[in-house]
Amino acid sequence: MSKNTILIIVVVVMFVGGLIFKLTSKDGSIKIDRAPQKVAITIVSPKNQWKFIPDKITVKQYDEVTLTLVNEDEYDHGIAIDLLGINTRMPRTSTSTVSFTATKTGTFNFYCSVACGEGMVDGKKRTHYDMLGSLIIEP
Ligand SMILES: [Cu+2]
Repeated sequence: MSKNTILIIVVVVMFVGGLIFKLTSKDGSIKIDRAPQKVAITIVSPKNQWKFIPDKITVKQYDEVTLTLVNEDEYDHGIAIDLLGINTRMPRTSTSTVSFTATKTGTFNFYCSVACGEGMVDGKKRTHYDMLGSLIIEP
């Protein structure tokens, strides 16, 4: 084999090895590197509706998430995502934010964490306990 052939083989082996190393996470699973993204999501609690809009949000693991929380009601709400250690108050007629890094993967339920009452919405009773949603963190 000529020196050039050996050199080419060495370069190819190093390149492929580096690629495999880059695509392999610590737990041994193969995944594509993705730089963490800054993700901004607005969640609204519309006036006298006892719900969050949207009630389903999806981000990617390691995203730096900022939730902008808009409470249109004349009374406080809160938002809690227990498994992520998040629980923040949404004061009446105000906009607030909460930020976190989505380190875990899975589906995390969120709910209103301030007893906020109940009322009739389009002929149906809605209450504090209907203020639910889910955050999906995809790998
Ligand atoms: Cu509530």
